[in-house]
This record gives sequence, C-alpha cells and structure tokens, in this order.
Amino acid sequence: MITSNSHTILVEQQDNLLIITLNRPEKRNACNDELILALENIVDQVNSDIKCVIIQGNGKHFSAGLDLSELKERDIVQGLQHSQMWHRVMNKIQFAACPVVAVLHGAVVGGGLEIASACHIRVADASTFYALPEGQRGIFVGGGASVRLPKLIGIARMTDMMLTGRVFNAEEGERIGMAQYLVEEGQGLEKGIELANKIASNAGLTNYALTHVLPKIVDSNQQEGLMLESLMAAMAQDAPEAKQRLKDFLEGRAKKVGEN
Ligand code: 1HE
Repeated sequence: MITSNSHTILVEQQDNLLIITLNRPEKRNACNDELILALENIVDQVNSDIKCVIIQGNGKHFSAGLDLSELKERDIVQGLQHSQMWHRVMNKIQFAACPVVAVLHGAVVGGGLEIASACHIRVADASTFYALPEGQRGIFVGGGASVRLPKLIGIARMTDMMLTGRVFNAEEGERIGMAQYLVEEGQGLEKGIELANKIASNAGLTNYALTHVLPKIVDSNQQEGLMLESLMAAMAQDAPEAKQRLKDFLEGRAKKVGEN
C-alpha cells in the first residue's frame, strides 16, 4: 500500500488510480521542503498496479508556490541545490511510471504552476488563476518553469507574466494552453477521474511512449526525432496488446472514434 511520510501530502488509492493531495490548506499549499520531499516519496512508490496519478490541492487553492518563509538565508550554492531538488522531483512527476493529471483550482502560482506544468494533463475549474509572482518578489523560477511553461503557453506569455505580474484567469488559461480542460467550480476532481480512467484503459506502451518518448522527440532535431518516432511506432505495433486492439476494431468489437 502506498503511504505518505508527511501530513503535508495525503494519498488515496482508488482501484488503479492514485490521488495525491497537497495538504497545507492553512498556508494555501505553499510548498515547503517537507511537502516537496513527501511528494517525491509518493511518486517513488508508484508501481505497475497504478495506471494514472491525480494531483490536487486541499482547501481554497491548488498551491501558492514556494513557501517563502523558507527562502530567507540561503547562499548561492544552497540556492542551486534547492532548485535542483525541485528539478529532481518535477522530473519524477513528468517521467513517472504512469501519466499524471493535475486537477487545478484557485491559485496555481509560482512553484504551484511548476508542479502543474510537470503533469501531463491539466484540468482547471472556473476558480483557477495562474501567476508567476517570482518577478515581483525579486527572484526567478527555480522548479522547471522556464523549460516546461514556454512549451505550454509560449515564451512571450511567460515573459509577460514575470515582467508585469500578469494573472490569467481560468478561461484565459484554457485558451492559451495552461490547462486542456475547463470545468465548473468544484467539478475538477470528477473530470480528472473521468480522464484518468480513460488513460488507465490505454495500452501501457502507448502511455509510456507519450510520457517518456514524445518529450524526447520534441527536444530532438528533426532527423533524430523522426527516427525515434519510427522506432517507437514499430515497437508499439508489434506488442500483443496492440495486435489484439486492432483485431477488435477490424472485427467490429472496438469503439469508434467519439464513442465513450
Ligand atoms: C504563504 C504563501 C507562500 C500564502 N509562502 N506562506 N508565491 C507567492 O508569492 C504567492 C503568495 N501568496 C499569495 O499571493 C496569496 O496567499 C494567495 C493569492 C495564494 C492566496 O490568498 P489568500 O487570501 O487565500 O490567503 P492568504 O491570507 O494570503 O494566506 C494564508 C496564509 O498562507 C498566510 O499565513 P498566515 O500565517 O498569515 O495565516 C500566508 O502568509 C500564507 N502563505 N502563500 C509562505 N507562498 C521552486 S521555485 C518557485 C518560486 C515560487 O514559487 S515564488 C512564488 C511564491
């Protein structure tokens, strides 16, 4: 059984789904080191019984980002190490054993947006808003936003958020690519579970290709990217599960596109 080593993270398994909850509601789920390391501990425990992970926040907000009370007296080397600790944990989320869905509401700011960006699918409810207050706090993003966020919303929008303190609301966020799904307030988890169940029903190799290989293809040059795609395509179609799924379709047993 997957268990948490800290009250700052709650975890619940529902069949083959794992629901992780950031749990410092009184501090708006500000991420202190204890919370980030507890999150890492949970992601490390994800095994092949789990087909999809959901990350949500307890209370009024998804996350207020880095716990600023811990920022105080770090020197440069400690600052580097702290940022790299975040990078390690965000990488573990991005390259987890299965896809990860973020269910967002309220503030998704700073490090909270970095956690959301490391996930594969983002569902936002109507209360969600996005910001990078690092610009106004006199610091810089340190949890991977400069690598992941421009891939979602573009470099110009991220630069604007940090230079001017621009806040995007839920609708704007969905339009510019922060979240792929926008739902009514309070409906995020239900939608997240619906999507997670669809993800969990895919062939494991397809999910692996999407979460582990596609990012490498995107970061490659064209020749390498196309070769990686061909290798992945050949491997995927050779798997027994793929052959069975194709047979099911050809013999009329599989759903058509758009059927639930
Ligand atoms: C915090 C934090 C925090 C709240 N660190 N304690 N992130 C920020 O700059 C965002 C700062 N937070 C806010 O702007 C607001 O708190 C919110 C818009 C997110 C929520 O507002 P609200 O009215 O619901 O809550 P609140 O009354 O402001 O906060 C409740 C408590 O949480 C209060 O503490 P209390 O002891 O007075 O009750 C706040 O001080 C505390 N709190 N946010 C510490 N962030 C890997 S590098 C990433 C770099 C960053 O993430 S920088 C961005 C930091």
